[in-house]
Amino acid sequence: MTTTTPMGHGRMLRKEDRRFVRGRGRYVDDLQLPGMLHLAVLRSPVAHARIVSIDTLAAEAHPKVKAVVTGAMLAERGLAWMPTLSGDRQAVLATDKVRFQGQEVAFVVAEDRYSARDALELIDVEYDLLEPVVDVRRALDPDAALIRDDVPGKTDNHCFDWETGDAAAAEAVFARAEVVVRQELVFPRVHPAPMETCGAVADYDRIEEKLTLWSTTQAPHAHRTLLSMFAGIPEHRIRVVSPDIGGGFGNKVPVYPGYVHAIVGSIMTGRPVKWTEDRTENLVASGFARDYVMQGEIAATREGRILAVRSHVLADHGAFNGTAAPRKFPGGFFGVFTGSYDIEAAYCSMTAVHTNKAPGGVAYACSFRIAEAVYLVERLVDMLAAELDRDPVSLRMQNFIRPDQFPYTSRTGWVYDSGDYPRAMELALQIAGYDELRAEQAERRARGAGEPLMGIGVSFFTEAVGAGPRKDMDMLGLGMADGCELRVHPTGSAVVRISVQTQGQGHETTFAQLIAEELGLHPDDVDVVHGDTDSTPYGLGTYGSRSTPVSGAAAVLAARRVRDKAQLIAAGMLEVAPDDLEWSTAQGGGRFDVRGVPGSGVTIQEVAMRAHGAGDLPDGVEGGLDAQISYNPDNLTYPFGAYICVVDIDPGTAVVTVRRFIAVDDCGTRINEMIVEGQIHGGLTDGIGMALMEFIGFDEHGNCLGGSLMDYLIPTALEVPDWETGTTVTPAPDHPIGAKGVGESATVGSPPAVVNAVIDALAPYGVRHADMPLTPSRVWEAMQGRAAPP
Ligand code: PCD
Repeated sequence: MTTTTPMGHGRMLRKEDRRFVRGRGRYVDDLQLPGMLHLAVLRSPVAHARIVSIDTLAAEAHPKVKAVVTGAMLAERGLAWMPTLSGDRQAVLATDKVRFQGQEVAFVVAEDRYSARDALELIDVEYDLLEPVVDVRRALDPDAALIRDDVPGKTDNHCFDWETGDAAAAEAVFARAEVVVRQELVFPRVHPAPMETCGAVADYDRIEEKLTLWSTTQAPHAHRTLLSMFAGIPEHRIRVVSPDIGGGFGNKVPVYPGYVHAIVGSIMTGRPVKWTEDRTENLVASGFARDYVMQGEIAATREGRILAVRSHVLADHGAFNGTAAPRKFPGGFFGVFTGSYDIEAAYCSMTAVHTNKAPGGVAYACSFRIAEAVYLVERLVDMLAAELDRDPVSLRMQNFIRPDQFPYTSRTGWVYDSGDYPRAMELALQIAGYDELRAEQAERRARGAGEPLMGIGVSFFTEAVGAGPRKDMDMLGLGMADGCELRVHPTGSAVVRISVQTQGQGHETTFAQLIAEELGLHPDDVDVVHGDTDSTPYGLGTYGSRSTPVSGAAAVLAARRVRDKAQLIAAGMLEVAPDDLEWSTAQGGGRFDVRGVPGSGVTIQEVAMRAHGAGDLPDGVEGGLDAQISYNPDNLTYPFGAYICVVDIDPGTAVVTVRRFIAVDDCGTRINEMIVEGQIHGGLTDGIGMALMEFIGFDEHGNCLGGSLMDYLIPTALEVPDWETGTTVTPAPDHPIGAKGVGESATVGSPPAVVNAVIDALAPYGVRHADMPLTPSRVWEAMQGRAAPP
C-alpha cells in the first residue's frame, strides 16, 4: 500500500522486501567462497573451573581437520584476551579458567561443518571444578569465589559502581514525604534471540595482506577499529562487511570471540573460514540483556504530587563486562529513571558485579538500560496509585512534565528536548475507551467468581535515543557520530552511503526517502549503500535507535548541501542570482524556478547533468554533485508514548491473555509511517514476551536453563492481539526534519503496561507486585493465600 509517494516521506513499501520476499536475501551463512573451511567451537560444559589440561591430538588426527586451536596457542601470539566495547577484557579462548557455561575453550577448523563438530568430541579437557557464583545477591559475599583472578589486584567480584542524581537532596525529600512506596523489582535476564544467530566468514589474503570479514555486526566500523587495535592488522587492510542481517536487537553489537576465531583460522590456514552459531550457542553464550535487581522508592504528597524517585540497582554483568555503552555511562542511560514526571529530587546508585554467567548486559531493544529505568518508574507510579487509591492515569496526568517546560532538564541531568505528554495520553484513553473499560471491569468484579480476571494496565515512557553527542559519548575513545556521503549522478539518480547498518529496520527505504524528499527525486532513484567499511563513511553503527537521529540527520544535511550547490549551478544556467531562485517539489520533482515565475527554471536532473557536463560552471563551483557529512548531534532525541494494555486472567489456570493493546507513539516527524508501525508492532511483541514468558535462568551449578527455544519462550502471533496504534507528532527541535528514533520505543514502553495490567487484574486478591515473567505458575503463586475475588 503506497499512499503518499511519489516523493519523499510517507507510507511506502520497503525496497529491500523485493529481495527478502523472494528468498534473495544474502546473509553471512549464505556465503560460499572457493576453498572455504568451517569452524566449530568447543565450549565449557561447566560454569567455573580451572583448566588442568587440553588434549587435542585425536582431533588433529581427524582426516578432515585443518587446525585445532587452544587458548595457550593464542596466548603465545598475544591474542588470548580481547578488549570488550565497555573497556573490560574477555577471553577469546580460555587459558587459565572457564568462567561461564558455554565459554569458548578451543576451536576446530575443518573441511566441512560436520567434521568440525565431530572433531570437537575428540578433544579431551580436564577441568578442576570451582565453586560457581550464580546468585547475584551473593556475588560480593566475602566467601564468594573470585571470578576475575585474571585482573591483577582484583580481590572480589565487583564490576563497577556508579551513581547519578543528588543523594542528599533525595534523602531530604524522602524524609519529609507524606507517602513513600518501596518495592524490589527484578528485571530478569532475557535474550534478544534474533532469528539469525551470530556468524562470520573471514578471508585473509596473504598476498595483499588484507583481511575481509563478513560478520553479523550492527557496527561494522567500530568492529574494524577494535579488531585492528587488538590484532595489530592495519585498519586500512581490514574490510568488515555486514551483509543482510536477520535481526540484531542489540545481540550483534559486541565483538564475539567467534569472529576472532574465524580470523585466526583464516590466517593460519590461508583459506576462508566460516563460523556460524547454532541456536543454543546463541542463547547460552552471546550477549544477554537486563538482569537488574532494583530497589525502588517513590515519595509523594497525599494529594498525589510525586516528589522524588530513588533506587539502588544490583546489576549482573556475567563473567566479563560485555555491555556496549558509552564510556561515561557504565550504567547506560538508566539515569532517565525519573520517567516522564516533573519531580524535585532523584538518586540512583548501582553496583555491578561479575557472576559465572555469559557476558553481556547488551541493550536489547533499548537505548542502554532505558527499558529497566522505565519499568522501575512505571511500576512505582502504579504502586503509588494503588497506595493512594488513585486512578493510574489521573496520577500520571497530575505529574507529567508540562509541554511548556521543554526543553526540560531532569534531576539526573538529561535535557528532554520536546514533548506533549497529556496529548499522547489522552489519545490513548480515547482509542482504548478507557472509561468503558473501567466500567466493564467493575461490572465483572461485581459478577464475581468464575469471571476472567480483567486488568487494565497503563504505562507512559520517555526514551533518550540517538547517542552522541560525541563530547559526552564514546566507545573505547571513538566518538558517537555518523557519516553520510551522497553522490548525484549526471542523469539525476543518486547513491547515498551511510555508516549505520540495517538489520531489518528498512534503511534501504527510509534513507532513500530522506534524500528523495530533500532533492525532489523518487525514492526508487536513490540507492542506499551500507554495511561495508570499504564503501561507506565512518560511524559507530546501529543500536540505541540512533540511525535516524544521527545518520538520518547526516543524510538530510548532505542532501541540503547538494541542493545548495545545485542552486548555484542552476543560477548559472538561468543567468540569475542564486537568491532569485525558488526551490519546489510541487510539480512531481525538484526544480529551481525564478522567483514568482513557476515553470521558468530547471529540474534537479538538468542541474545534475550540468554539474557533470560540458560548459562552464559559475566561478568557484567545482564539477560534480556530491556531499559528505559527519554528523555530531547536539542532543539526544526523546521519543515518548502512552500505552494501555487489557488482560484477562483465567482464574482456574492463571493463564494471562492480552486482550487489547493500545500504543500511542510520538517519534516526531515520521519518515515512513508503515515502517514505524512495523517497528512498534515488533517492539510490543518483544514486550509481551518479556512480561509474560522470556527468562534465562540458571541452576545452582550455573547451568543455563534457557538454552533452547523449547525452554526460552518467545511470543508468536498466537500470544499477541491486533495492535491498536495512534500517533502524535512533536518534532525534535535539534533534528533537521524533526525525527526522533523509534525502533526500541515499544519494547521499552510495553513491559510495564502488561505487568501493571496483570497486577491490576489481581487487585481483588490483594496482590501488590509480582516479578516478570508472569508465567501461569508465577501468577498462580501470587494468587495463593490471598483474598478471593468477591
Ligand atoms: N523511522 C521513521 N521515522 C522516524 C524514526 C524512525 O521512519 N521518526 C524508521 C527509520 O528510518 C528506520 C526505523 O524506523 O527504518 C528504525 O529507526 P530508528 O529508531 O532510528 O532505529 P535504527 O537505529 O534504525 O534501528 C535500531 C533499532 C534497535 S536499536 C533495535 S534493538 C531493534 C529496532 O531497531 N532492532 C531491530 N528494530 C528492529 N527491527 C528489525 N526488523 N530488526 C532488528 O534487529 Mo538495539 O540497541 O540494537 O538493542
